[in-house]
Amino acid sequence: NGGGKGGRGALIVLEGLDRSGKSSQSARLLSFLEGKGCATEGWRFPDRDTSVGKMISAYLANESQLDDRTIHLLFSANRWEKRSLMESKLLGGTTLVVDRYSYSGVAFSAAKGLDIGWCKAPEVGLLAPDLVIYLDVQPEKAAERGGYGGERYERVEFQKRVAEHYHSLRDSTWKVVDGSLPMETVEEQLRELAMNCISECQDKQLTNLPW
Ligand code: FDM
Ligand code: MG
Repeated sequence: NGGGKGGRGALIVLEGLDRSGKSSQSARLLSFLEGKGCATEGWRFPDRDTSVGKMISAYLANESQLDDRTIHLLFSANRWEKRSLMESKLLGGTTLVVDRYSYSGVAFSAAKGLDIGWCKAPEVGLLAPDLVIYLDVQPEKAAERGGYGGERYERVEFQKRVAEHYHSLRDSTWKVVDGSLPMETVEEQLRELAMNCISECQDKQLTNLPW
């Protein structure tokens, strides 16, 4: 948190392909920040606990069929339903470490062939992250990591297209970390990036995604 200085929390997003190590690394980062005495919460999208999230979860498990644009808008709605809570947490000084965000939304839907501008439109007005950490792992390497869980999208050919779209979304808030390095090395890099971000954004205003 602001270390008593009353600053806002940071919005830190982790992005990457399936099996890139996001979930383990966000958990590690979270406990590191907690240990430092930072007010921190770990969030993830999709948030499968809401009613929209349950529809998304059923779709990902292939238990329901939805048209590509419909599921895209549900993923976006799942972020919109958390926006005001997100804002109040950040303004209250809590740092959020978020596993996936709007970049997943655009990269995965665009990989199905949807127009990128169309994919970005419903994200406009959501909060802009202070830092996006992209865990860079070759799609083939990710696939070797103990295999996928059987959900929709967990196919190497599809993940290759997702990776290309992620690449085109990179902007100045992105830091690309080589996710194929040893877990401890990746962890160390994330700690440093996060600590810098938290101290730098205390007095910065929250903004919306520039799309
Ligand atoms: N995913 C995730 C999307 O297609 N759009 C989104 O907006 C988000 C947040 O959902 F394959 C995809 C990415 C992934 C799947 O994510 C489930 P997790 O991180 O495996 O739960
Ligand atoms: Mg997954």
